[in-house]
Amino acid sequence: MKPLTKTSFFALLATVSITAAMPAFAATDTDGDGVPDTAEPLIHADPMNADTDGDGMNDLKDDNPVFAATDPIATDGAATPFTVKEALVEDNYNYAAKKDATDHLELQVVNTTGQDLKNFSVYYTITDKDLGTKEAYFKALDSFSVPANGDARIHFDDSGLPGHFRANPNSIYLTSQNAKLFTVELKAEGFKPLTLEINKDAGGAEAAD
Ligand SMILES: [Ca+2]
Ligand SMILES: [Ca+2]
Ligand SMILES: [Ca+2]
Ligand SMILES: [Ca+2]
Repeated sequence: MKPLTKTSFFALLATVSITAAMPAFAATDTDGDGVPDTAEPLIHADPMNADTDGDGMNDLKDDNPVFAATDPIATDGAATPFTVKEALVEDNYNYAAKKDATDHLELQVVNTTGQDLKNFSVYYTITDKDLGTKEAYFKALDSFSVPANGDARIHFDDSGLPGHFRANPNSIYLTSQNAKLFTVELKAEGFKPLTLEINKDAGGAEAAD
């Protein structure tokens, strides 16, 4: 093999350094918000959601991408037409598969009227009880409905099933073991919202609880 001349060695070195630098320029940005997938966890944002907190500002431009500072839910309207029978943030159970489910926010909504309910939206906050760190999310639950005099469950997880909505995988809910306080404001369009609080004990993974 012909030994490298000094020029070709530097040419080779330049090629190697450009190749090494390439991933930074070509970083994957799945949700197209300008924040590379690898950087999303560093700001506690969701790599699959361009506007993690739902405040209308995308994750790159948002000063706090996991805090929707303004609660857009209107408090006026007719009497609340539903109750929340069960509100869970841990010890979830998958009734269909008859097994424990990963911890997630889950609400069982009972329709107390004779008409189907739809056009739901939710604003919820998560506060770390030890550090005081707080996140706030707004989400329109367009595909969710509750049949007349019946009930339905809202899940915030990643299963993609009906009634299941995406939750931020890099939220303090999942990344911190500290105890948390959840506040949830749930509204069906045209009606007064229902507000509730849910406490989560310290502990993370299901097995460690
Ligand atoms: Ca992104
Ligand atoms: Ca994002
Ligand atoms: Ca945002
Ligand atoms: Ca924000």
